[in-house]
Amino acid sequence: MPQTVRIVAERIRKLEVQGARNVAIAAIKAIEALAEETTAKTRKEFMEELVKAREILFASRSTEPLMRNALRWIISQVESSDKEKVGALAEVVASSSSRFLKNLEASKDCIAEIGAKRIREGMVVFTHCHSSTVTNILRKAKEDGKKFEVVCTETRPIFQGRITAKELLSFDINTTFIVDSAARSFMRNADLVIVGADAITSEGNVINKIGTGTIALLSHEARKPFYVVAELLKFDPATVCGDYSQIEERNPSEVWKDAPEKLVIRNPAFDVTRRDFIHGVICEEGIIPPHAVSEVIHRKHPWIF
Ligand code: RUB
Repeated sequence: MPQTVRIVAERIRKLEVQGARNVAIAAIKAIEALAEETTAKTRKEFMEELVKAREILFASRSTEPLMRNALRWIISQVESSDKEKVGALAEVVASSSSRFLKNLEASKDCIAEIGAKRIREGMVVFTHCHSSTVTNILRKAKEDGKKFEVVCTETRPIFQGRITAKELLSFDINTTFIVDSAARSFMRNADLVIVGADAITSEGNVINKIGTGTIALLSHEARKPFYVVAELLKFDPATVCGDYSQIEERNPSEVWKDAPEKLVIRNPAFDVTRRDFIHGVICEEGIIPPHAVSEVIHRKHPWIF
């Protein structure tokens, strides 16, 4: 099998590609490259390559339903095609991938349009980690001429908050950067909390960067609205059948490089925010209550189940 898929999977694993959307886009492009570079001679060989590539990409990060849904859909288009020639099947991969990416791009614009309306003049918006969907909303609000400030957490252990801070500064948005443990002190002055999502479960709970659950509790305590912004395809269909969404646990060295031997270090990448703390999910279908996500997904993307 061509090397591209392994190289991309390794970049995703090492967090060189970060955030659910970017991970999904990188994985889709890897499958596209595989279809271009394949040396498979028969339909059977090509299908085997695609299945292997899916396995490798799925294993790169365990909590990424958007990537999983994307790859499943693209591969299902090839499976249901009656074409026999590898060239023709590769074209199905190319056209399905580009359709998926186009829809993803349209969702992003739609979410920005809806989310930006929630940002009012003079607001202090609180966010955590780096979500490209969140920064896109903030950029849109800024482009619409609104003046507001953002407080963003540094997000240990990998400091994705620095990506957010740099991006917001490049959009000319006033930004304050705080350590994660200062979140409670700064929640008092916030007007709105918006975070991204890696996964949404069948019960309407949201999985996002570790610390999101705590921030949701803090916003609840301070009575500040807490919104999640996410494409509907971050829904994890496995949770419908009772499976728990996987929470990726990363290498302890990210937390402490030269830690004393025998010290137990735990490094979960994500946590669960219960739907009770979420005012709304801002998605391409509008702002919907978290418990309605399953139903909306059923209507818009029945293939997912
Ligand atoms: C990133 C993270 C982001 C979501 C949503 O975690 O938790 O909030 O992935 O991002 P990591 P987006 O840095 O470990 O990937 O809105 O860009 O999909």
